[in-house]
Amino acid sequence: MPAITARPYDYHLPTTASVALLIIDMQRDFLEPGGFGDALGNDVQRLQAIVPTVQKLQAAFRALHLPIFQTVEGHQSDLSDCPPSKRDRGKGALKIGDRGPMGRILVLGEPGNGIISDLAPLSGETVIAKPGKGAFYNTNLEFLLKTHNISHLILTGVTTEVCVQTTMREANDRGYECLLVEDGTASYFPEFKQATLEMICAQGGIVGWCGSSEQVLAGLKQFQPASL
Ligand code: C5J
Repeated sequence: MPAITARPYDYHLPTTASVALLIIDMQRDFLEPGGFGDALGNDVQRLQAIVPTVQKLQAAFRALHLPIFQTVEGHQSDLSDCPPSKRDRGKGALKIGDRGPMGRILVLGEPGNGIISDLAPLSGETVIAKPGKGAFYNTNLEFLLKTHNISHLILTGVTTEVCVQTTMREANDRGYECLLVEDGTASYFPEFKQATLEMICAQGGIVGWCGSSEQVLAGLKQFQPASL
């Protein structure tokens, strides 16, 4: 059985056809100056650092013809899907829905809401707009995963302790076997990222597995496209 060397123990894959890459919220709002992350006073360079790693994983999944799902966090232009409990957070000058240098912050279709050009999806690859932190909340992600017979998710993206962790917990509750790529995820707070990795793998992998991109890529090499 193919396996990826990981923490707390090897991550087994039944067949490559059952595994998908999930890239969370690699959008301009979080990674570029002038976006939401920047407006909240964060150093966006920490997030930019993982782009080459996520690109490598994206290329490997494409080469094996394995599904890739990307998400973007965004709201309808009337903010009807953004409750005050979300909009009223933060002490920055700009809130969700306000106009910033890249258009309205975290609003679907605005320039800042787009996926960064380095990770732009190819035509036919799925991008899911999500109004919450978790990618399963108010989206059709679960339906799409079921349609593709996916049982295993390799997670990447930002931010580790907010949207990535929430999504991984939601996925685990729904029966998906999840591995978080340690160098394919980032936080504005390195200590929060490290704590999240530890929480996920603790207690025998209470939420799932953690592994490096090198380990994931080595594991994926055990498969031949012909076996799909
Ligand atoms: C945040 C996210 N941090 N994608 N979103 O608001 O983690």
